[in-house]
Formats: sequence, structure tokens, C-alpha cells
Amino acid sequence: MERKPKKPNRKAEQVEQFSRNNYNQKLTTNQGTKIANDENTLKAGERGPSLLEDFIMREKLSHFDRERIPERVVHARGYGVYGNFKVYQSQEALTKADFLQNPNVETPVFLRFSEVAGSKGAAETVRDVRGFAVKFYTEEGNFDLVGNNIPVFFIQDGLKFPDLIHAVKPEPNNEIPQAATAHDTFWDFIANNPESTHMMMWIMSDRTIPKSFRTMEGFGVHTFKLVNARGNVHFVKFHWKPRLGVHSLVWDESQKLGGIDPDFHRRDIWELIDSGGEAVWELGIQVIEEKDEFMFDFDILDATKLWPEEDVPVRIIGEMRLNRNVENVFAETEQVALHPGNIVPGIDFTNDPLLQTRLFSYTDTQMYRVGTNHQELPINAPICPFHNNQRDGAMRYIVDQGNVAYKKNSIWNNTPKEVPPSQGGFETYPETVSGKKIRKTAPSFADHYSQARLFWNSMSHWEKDHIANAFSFELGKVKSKDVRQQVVTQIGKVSNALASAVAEQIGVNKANVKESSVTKSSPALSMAKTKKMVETLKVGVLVADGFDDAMTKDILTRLQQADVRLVIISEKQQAVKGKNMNRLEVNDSFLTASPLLYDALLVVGGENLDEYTKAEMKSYVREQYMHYKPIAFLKQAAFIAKELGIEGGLGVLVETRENKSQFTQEFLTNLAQQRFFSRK
Ligand code: HDD
Repeated sequence: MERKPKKPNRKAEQVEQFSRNNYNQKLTTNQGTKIANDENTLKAGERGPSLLEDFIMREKLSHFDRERIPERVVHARGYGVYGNFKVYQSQEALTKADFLQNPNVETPVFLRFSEVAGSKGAAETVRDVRGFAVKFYTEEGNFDLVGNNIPVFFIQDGLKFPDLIHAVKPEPNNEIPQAATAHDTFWDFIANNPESTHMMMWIMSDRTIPKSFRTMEGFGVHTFKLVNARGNVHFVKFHWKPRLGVHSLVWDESQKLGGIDPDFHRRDIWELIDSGGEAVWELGIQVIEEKDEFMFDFDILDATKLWPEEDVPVRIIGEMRLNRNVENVFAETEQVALHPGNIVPGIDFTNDPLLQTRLFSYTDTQMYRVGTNHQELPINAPICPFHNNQRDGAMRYIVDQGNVAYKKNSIWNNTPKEVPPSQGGFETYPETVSGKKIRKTAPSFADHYSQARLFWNSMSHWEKDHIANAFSFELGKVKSKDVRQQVVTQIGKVSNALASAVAEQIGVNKANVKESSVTKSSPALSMAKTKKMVETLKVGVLVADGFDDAMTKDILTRLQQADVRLVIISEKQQAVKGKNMNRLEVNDSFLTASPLLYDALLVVGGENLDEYTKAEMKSYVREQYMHYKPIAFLKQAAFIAKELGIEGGLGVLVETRENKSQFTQEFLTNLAQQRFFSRK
């Protein structure tokens, strides 16, 4: 794909001042001494021992020895991208937050997508919750919305976070399995911490195997407060809605992709942006008035609960366009220090006990992982001025002038000066609090099953099938029969039918418990009715010499006009010739490509296909068919559909004399559908 110039971005341009171009420069040490020989250590004689005196070797190796910083204790595998955010209309009635006032102002953002459990090098398509962490570089300071692609969380109090993570990470005695929840300790945690039940339903759904970063929703998870200039407060939940809709992989596909392309997600967004494309989300908020805090049958401070969108509608208030790749993954993505405690005037915390613990943990981890002065690094510094009396510490970069680093002072007229709230100084919302010091879960946090059942009720038939299969796979990997049984009993409290299906598959007893009586559903939770469009989908085109060039050219042109991305695949990475001697450049061979990498297949075929080509084309089709994807065959390749017995299958289109003129349109319609889950 063609590389396009980088999109303007105020933050990225600030970072650029620190970037360095080494092309065509002279090689030097870090002290600037030019190096004459960078391939031989200094030795005593041609075959002699190396000399300690070799400052060039010592500098190069000792720097290399320290290249890694500790990976994040969770969300280690991640990928960052720049973009801009714009509010559609002033949100002045709800908040004084500066970046939510003016529709003409673009606020630069940096978004780091991540996977919770995997190490830094884990495959990207594993079943896992995905992090969705946005840093807004506003004129009033950085606001970080550090969320996930799932609206609820495993636990209610952050004191249990280390326990949760110890249970989900590879087991400590053998460090198995990598980036997977399908093991004993994780399910033992779930079985013994029933507050995880709602989250358990979400993680067994296809939400944890997203098709791409671009087709994930993002959620702030916690309830936050918005505060307006008059000091009025509203409770709010944040949502990111992807323009392309919410789409996932299927399980078989996600497992195989882990081997075929462990970088599947980052490659998708990097290529899109590199070729000038944009990934777009809208920001939505759910709002509850302060007086309505206790109007719901759940506690709005409980992070294991969502606010059903049908009860509290999501108001769309703005748009984020991600459109610029980083220059250097370590300097930007690895060193970015996100923190839910980074807020700006107009936004405030609630007493959600999960959020409250996060406010401590993130500064602490960044101090350890990146360093005391991590906030000075180009990616972390705000775009607005910042001044205070904090000084020194390892790797201090800023050179503060003068002799004053304290308050109160008279030498500098008591500056840097405090700013009153009326002029933008941060003021905590003066909430009244009272109570005894106590370690206890609020009784209003006690119901762990109603929303889990709400989620189950809201699923389509294929989503329910996928959830049952996911449970059967995960629990099938659990060695302790006792843990399997405990989890099945827990599932039974959500749905007896689901528990029975799983129990039968994994060889334990059915759940003998009363299931939740909730009959309500929330259609917004299902992915079945999500937006479907062809934009930026990838079609693999299988072709061989002697192909129908006239028809093919017409289809390919129309697909490209619809912003469909094409990958031409043949036996060799050499151009193929059509019936009319037109050449078609080939991007990949059967060897370098894989049927797993495309959203659909167009099987063009050719004349007198050899056995190898026929076999490869069939294996590509089989795999795509199994993953419910649209497949179209031109006349020359129709025999493949016939021999595989899939002619007439859902989403399978074969060119005939009758449908020739509408062929491309029909293919585009199937393509928009993306998957045909009713296909047998
Ligand atoms: Fe966390 C990283 C999201 C609960 C402690 N968390 C981290 C990241 C995301 C989240 C997206 C990666 C940020 C990045 O890309 O650099 N975490 C969440 C969400 C939670 C949540 C949505 C619940 C609603 N986290 C949570 C709790 C604690 C932590 C309760 C501890 C009390 N999280 C951390 C951390 C990490 C982190 C240890 C590891 C690396 C980092 O912070 O920068 O501090």
C-alpha cells in the first residue's frame, strides 16, 4: 500500500522536536567522538584478548544491556496511535472541561490499545479483555480515560486486583499458559469470587476476540462525575462507539491467527494509517442526575454493573479520529504513562472503590516502570505549560532556573502562583462524606447475577452458541474437576440451560441451583445488530494465468471504489496474464498469504489450473467457509464451489450468465454482511 504523508497532530509535532534523524550522519559515541571502527573490539594483537580500555565497546554494550524497561505488570502487549478529538456541541451544561466546550477545537489524543494478560510479545488475537486507554492533551492539562473494551470489571475493590492478576497470569510453577484464561487458577478465582460472574459472561463472549482494534467499543467502566461552572454535578459513564460497528473473530480463526500473524491487530491499524486512512470512534456519555443516584436496582458505584442503554441512553457528544502512527514504538507507546488519576477541571472521581485504588496504583507503577520523572518525557508532557516546585530525581530532564523551589516565597513574589477555581484551578467537588472507618463491601454491591442474566438474555442465538463453546473450551482445559464443577454451578445461577450444555461437554454434573429470574434484555449488548459496512474490508483474490481479465478488472475497480482493500494471490509472486493478455500484479503467493487474513475471498481462477493451484484454492475456500465469510467465484472457478459442495451455501456467490450484471453488487452486499453465522 502507498505511504501517505503524516496527518497534522499538535502533540505528535511537540514530540517531533525530540526526534532525531540518523540517516547519512557520521557515527559517533554518545559523547560525540567519531568512531573509526565499529566492528572490532580493541585487542592486544590480532588474535589477542580485548582491552578494558575500549570505551567504544563498553559504551555500546552497557547501553544495550539496559535497553529494556520492566514490562507493564498488566496490559504489557499494547500498541499506540495518535489522533484528534472534537466535541460536536458544547457540553457546558454538564461540565466546564475545556476540551468539551468548543466544536472548533481539536484536542490531540494518544490511544494505547492493549491486551490484559499477555506478556509484551504475546499473540494479539488471543481471548482476552482489551485495554482502551486514551490520553487527551487538553489546554487545561492531560485527561486520561483508561478503559477497556468491556463495560464492567471482575472485582469491586482494587485491593483484590493483585489476586485477580496472579490468578489470570501464567501459573507460577511452570509459567503456562501464555495469554490465556483457560487454566485452573483463573477459573478457581472466578468460582470463588462470585462478583466476577457478570464479567465472566462478557469474557466468554466474542467481545474478547475482537476482529481489529477498529471494531471494538471502548468503555471508561467507572462512574465519573462531570462538574459544570455553576458547581452542579452529574454522574457519567464514557463510551467509545466504533464507526465500523463491533465485530469479532471466531474462535478457530483467532487461535490460528495467533500463529500466522501474531501482530494481526497492530498491522491492521498501522497499515490503514500508513496508507492515509483513519480509524474513527464517537464518544458517548450516559448521564445520571445527582438526585437519581439511588434510583436503580444496582449501585452506580459498583464497577461490576453497567447502566443498560435502554434505561440511560448514550448521548453521542464527539468524535475521535486516529490517523497518525508513532515514529518510535519504545519512545512513545512503551513509555506512555497512562493514569486514571489524570483529570482536568470539570471531571471528578466517584467513590467507586475500584477507581479509588487505581488512583494510587498507576502513579506508583509509572514511577517504578518508567521513573520518577516519567511525566517529563515527550509523550507524557502536557501541551500546556506546567510549572511547580518539584525538583530533581533520577533522569531529571528539565533545567529549572533560579534559586527558588519552595512556597511560600517572597523572592519570586510567591510564584509559581496558585490559580483560583474561577480562573481554571482544579477544585475537588465538595461532596459531603461521613461514616465509620470500616473494611466492608456495601450491601448494595451484593447482587452478582441479575446483570449477568441480562447479558445472557440479550444475546442472539449464535452469540449464545459461541459463549457455550467458549466455556466448554476454557473449562475443558481446567484439570481440577472440582473447579470445573464450581464454575458450572456458578453459571447455573445465570442460566441452567447454559450450565447444562457446558456440564455435558466437560463431564461434570449439571447445576442444581436456582437461576436468576431476570427476564429483561438489553438489545444494545448484542453484537448481532451492529453496523455493517464494506469500508476497508480486505478481500483475497485468487487468480492464475488465463483468468477472465475483463470481468476481473471491472470487479476489482468497483471494489476499490467502495474502499475495499485487495490482496492478489497466486502460485508465485509474479504477475499473471489474463485471457486478453492483460497483466495483473500479484501481492502474495499461496505460500506467503493465508486465508485467515482476509474478510472475504474472490476466487477468479484461470485456465488449465494445475493440481497445486487447485488444491491451494480449495484449502483457502474451505477455511473461509468454515469462518462464515463471504466467498464469490467467477465462472472459471465455479467448479471449486461445486466440488466442495458449497454451491448455494449462505454467502456463497457463483457467477452465472443470469447474475453477471449484478455480480459485484451482490458480492458487496454479502461483504457488508461480513459473516453468515447460520451457515452450516
Ligand atoms: Fe488497570 C494498566 C485498564 C483496574 C492497575 N489498566 C492498565 C491499562 C489499562 C487498564 C487499559 C494499560 C494502560 C496503558 O496502555 O499503558 N485497569 C483498567 C480498567 C480497570 C483497571 C478498565 C477497571 C475498571 N488496574 C485496575 C486496578 C488496578 C489496576 C483495580 C490496581 C489497583 N492497571 C494497573 C497498573 C497498570 C494498569 C498496575 C499496569 C501498567 C500501568 O498501569 O501502566 O497500575
